[in-house]
Amino acid sequence: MWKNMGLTGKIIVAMILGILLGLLINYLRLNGEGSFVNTYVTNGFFAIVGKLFVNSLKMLVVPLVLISLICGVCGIGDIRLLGRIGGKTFFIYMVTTALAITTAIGLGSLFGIGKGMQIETKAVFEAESAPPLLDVFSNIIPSNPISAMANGDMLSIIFFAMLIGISILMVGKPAKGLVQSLELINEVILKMVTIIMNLAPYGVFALLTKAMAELGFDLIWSLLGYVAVLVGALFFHFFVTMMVILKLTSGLSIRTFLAKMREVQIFAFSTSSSNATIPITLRTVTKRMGVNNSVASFTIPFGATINMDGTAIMQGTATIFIANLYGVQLGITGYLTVILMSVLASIGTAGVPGVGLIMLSMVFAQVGLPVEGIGLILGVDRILDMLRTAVNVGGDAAVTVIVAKSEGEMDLAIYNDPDAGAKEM
Ligand code: DAS
Repeated sequence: MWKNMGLTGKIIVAMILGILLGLLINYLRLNGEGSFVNTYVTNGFFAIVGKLFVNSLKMLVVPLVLISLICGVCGIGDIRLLGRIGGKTFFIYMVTTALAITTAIGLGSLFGIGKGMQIETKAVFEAESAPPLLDVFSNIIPSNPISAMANGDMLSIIFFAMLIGISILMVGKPAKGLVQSLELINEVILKMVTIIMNLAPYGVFALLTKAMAELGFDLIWSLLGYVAVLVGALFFHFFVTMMVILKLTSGLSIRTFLAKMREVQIFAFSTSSSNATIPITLRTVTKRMGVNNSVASFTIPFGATINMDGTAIMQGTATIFIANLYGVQLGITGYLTVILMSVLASIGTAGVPGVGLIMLSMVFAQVGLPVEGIGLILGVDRILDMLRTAVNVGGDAAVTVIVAKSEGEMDLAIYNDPDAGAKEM
């Protein structure tokens, strides 16, 4: 039976078993200081399994960001597109992502998710202080890209990756073979993500058992609070923030946009992959909304690579949740670093299932949070990934329409025709 289950099903089963076993250990008080269970089970075997799984997530961050970003920039195809349209698209993508994270942090702080049940950081993790925000910016241009990768300095890695991508675009046709090789390497790394994600049920079982043994039933309430705030932030960002921006900047009908995006977002929800949805998103914004393909063929793949509002919302919400759970005071600088790191992490997140969680380990590391905390939310992450991918894709399409309208690169008659292109979907 286990063999025939999908990964999502296995993670859910592992989550339930981990919660039940952890609750049993907690209820029977088997987890007391110095007890056999505490020493050899929860802080022994399960802690080791959990740490190995978390390390495997962190292992992929640097190669994933470097290669997927280089390929994402090369995917633009024509260096000229990086001009005005590219600049406008990138700017709006970044602004909407920052608004998304701010919404997440605001709601997370307002509802105090994770507060009130401090996990003993000494037992699990010594909170390091987050690097000063200015230090993060001062490293945007790495003096040594290799040491930046060794240290996981994401801003430097992102800068270096985009510089490589732009340089390859400038080389043009002679670099075709190189681009194909990089795309192959990207495929290999994404296969590594698949392998690691297949280990997720075991990591979830170990980390949740340990956490439930320590925290008991309170953790479930806390997790429900995390899920509720995250879902609320996703809905608010897409249906309020993004739709208000669409209306104010383009004057286009929100109802029409949402009606025409339905199939795309259902596909994104069911695949949990922005990349897999690119063909559907492209066809929708061109055939059903009238955006010229010259714009959409740049903004949609570019967005699937660097614009992930839903992922950024998850990363902002998860950071608040874990900081509260472990009693780590972030402070204003810490929050600003979270906003910056979540924007960067969403740029570096490839549009495939589960990668947002891998990038979360980078956000936690940069703001001095226990990366083991990922294990607490991993169990619910697969389902939330579906929802946030639909928001990611919705944001890509909305910004595409905004940019195309502002550039006079769209046929409004198609946009306003409810049946335009519907048969081709
Ligand atoms: N599933 C990713 C996507 O395709 C997002 C994520 O993992 O957060 O957009």
